[in-house]
Amino acid sequence: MPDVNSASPAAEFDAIIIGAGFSGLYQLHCLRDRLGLKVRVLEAAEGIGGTWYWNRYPGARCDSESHSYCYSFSDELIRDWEWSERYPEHPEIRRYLNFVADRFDLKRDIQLGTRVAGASFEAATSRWIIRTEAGETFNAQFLITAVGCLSSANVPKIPGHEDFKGDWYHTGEWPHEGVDFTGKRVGQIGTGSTGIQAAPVIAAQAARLTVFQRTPNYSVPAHNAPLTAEFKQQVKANFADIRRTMHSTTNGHPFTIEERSVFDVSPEEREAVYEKAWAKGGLQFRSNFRDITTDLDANRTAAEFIKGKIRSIVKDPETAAKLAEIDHPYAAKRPPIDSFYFETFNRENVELADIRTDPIDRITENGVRLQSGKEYPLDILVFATGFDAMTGPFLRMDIRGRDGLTLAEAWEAGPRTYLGLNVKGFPNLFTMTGPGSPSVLCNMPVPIEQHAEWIADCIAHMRREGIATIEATEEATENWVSEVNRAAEATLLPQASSSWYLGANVPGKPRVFMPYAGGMATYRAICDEVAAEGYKGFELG
Ligand code: N01
Repeated sequence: MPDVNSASPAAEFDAIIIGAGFSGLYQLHCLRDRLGLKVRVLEAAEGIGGTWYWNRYPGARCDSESHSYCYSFSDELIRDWEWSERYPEHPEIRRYLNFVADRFDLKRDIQLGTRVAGASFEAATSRWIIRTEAGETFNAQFLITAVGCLSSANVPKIPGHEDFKGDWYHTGEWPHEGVDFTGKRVGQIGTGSTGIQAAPVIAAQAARLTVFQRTPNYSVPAHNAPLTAEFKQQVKANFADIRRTMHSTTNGHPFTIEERSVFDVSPEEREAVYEKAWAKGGLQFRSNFRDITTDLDANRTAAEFIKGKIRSIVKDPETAAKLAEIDHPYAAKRPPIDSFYFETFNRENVELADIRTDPIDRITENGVRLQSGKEYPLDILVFATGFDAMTGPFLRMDIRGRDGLTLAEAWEAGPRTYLGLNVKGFPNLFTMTGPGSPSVLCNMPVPIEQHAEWIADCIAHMRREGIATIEATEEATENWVSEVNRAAEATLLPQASSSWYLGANVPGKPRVFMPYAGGMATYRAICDEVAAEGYKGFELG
C-alpha cells in the first residue's frame, strides 16, 4: 500500500480527483478499478464524506429518502447495506460512505488533509500541474473536480460581526464535538433547508431561540421514521425497478411525476390530493400534478395549500402571517422538508424576527441589533446562511487553462460549461456536477453516478483511440449555455429572485441560472448521444 502522505513533488498520475465525497469516491472506483488508471484523490478534510463531513449541524439529515440516496451501481452494496430511517442523519451517511470506501479499498488512494490551492494546464505536455496549499505538486493527464455544489460556506458580511463576544458557527462548518446550547440564548440567521432542519433541534435544547427570517419559506413535513423490516426487504427485492424509476425521472428520485394537471380535477379533489401528500410528506409533494413547477396558476394552488397549513399550525397569528408571507412560487427555491419546523414557533422559548421589514443593522458585542433599534442579546449566533453555490468551490482554487486563462476570467459573466462537465480553454478538466449539470435539481447520487461513468467511458475512448486531449468547442459551449437558460425558462425556477440557483444570495455574483433544469433523464440521453457521435461538441487532440 503506498504511503499517501509522502508523495514526492510532482508525483505523476493518470488522474487527480479533487474531493472525496459521493462523487470523488465513485470516480476513483471507475477510473482505478475499471480502467486500471493510476489515480489519487486529494481531499481537504481529515475524513471522507464531502458535504457530510462538514455539515454536522443539529438536525442535519438528507432530504432524499435513504433507499435512493445511495450508489446504485452495485447490487452487492444494495444487498449489504441497511438504512435505519426514512431520511438518513449525517452520521449514518458518513458510515455508509466509509462502508463503500472500505468495500472497494478506496482509502489507499485518498490523501486527506490536502487542500488544493490551484492547478495549471501545461500546453507543452498536455498535462495538469496541481498544487496543494502545503506546497505539494502533482502532475496528471486528467484533472477531475469532485468538489460538490454546496461546499463553500457563505458567511454574510454583516457589520460588527468581529465585535461579537459570544460564539458563532456556520452550519456547513460545524464543530465535530457539537455545540451545547443548554441555557444559551441562540440566534439563527437563515431559513433555507438547513435553518428549517436546525431550528427545531436547537429550540429543544436552548434557553431561547430567535430565528432571523429574511425570506419566508415553504416547507412540507418529512415524516421521518425508522424503516420497517418489511420496507427494507421490499427495497432489496425490487431495487432494479427502483433504479429504473430513478433513471427515468426528471429529478432522479424514486417517484414519478403525475401526468394530470392541477386543473384536471375539482378544487375538492385537489385539496384531497394535497392533504394526502401532506400526510405522506417529503419532496414528492410537488410531484402530484405535472404543472406545479411550470405553471404559475397551478403552482398557486399548492402554495396556498401550504400557506394555509402554516397558518393553521402556528398559533400566534402575527408570527403565522410572517411565516406565510412567501413571495416566490412553491419549489422555485429548493423546497425544504422539515420535522416540526412551524410547530417550533409555538414554543415559549422561540421567537421569529422578521428582518425583511426590519433588517439587521449590525452585530454588536452582545447580539444582533435591527434597524428599528430593537436588540436581541445572544450567547450563540448560528449562520444557516447557505453557500457560494456551484461556482464557489471552483473559484476558491486558482485553476488556469490554456495560455494562463483563469477560471475566474472564463466565468466572469457567469459560469459557462459544456454539459456541466468541461470548460472551453481547460482541456482534460472534468467538472463533476459543475454548473450546467442537473446536479442540485436532482437526488444527487443519480447525476453523480452518471457523470463518473460518462467521464470514465470518455477517458477509456481517448486511451483506445490514442487521443491526448479533449476540450469543449466554443460553439458547443454557447449552445449548452443557451440550452441551460431555455430549460430554466420553461419552469418557474428563475422566478425566485433571491435563489442561490441564480447566485443571488452572494453579493456581486453574476445572476445566471446555474443548474440544468431540463431533467436528468433528458440530460443522460444528451450525454449518451454526444458520446455515441464521437464526443461531438468536443475538440479531440
Ligand atoms: O442555504 P440557503 P441552506 N441576512 O441559501 C438567509 C441543500 N441542503 O444551507 O433567502 C439574512 O437555501 C437566506 O435568506 P434569503 C439544499 O439544496 C440539503 O439552507 O437570501 N439572511 C436564506 O434564508 C439547499 O437548498 C439538505 O433572503 C441571510 C438562508 O440564509 C442548499 O443546501 C439540507 C443572509 C440561506 O438559505 C442550501 O441550503 C440542507 C443575510 N445576509 C441543505 N444571507 C438535505 O437534503 C443569507 N441569508 C439534507
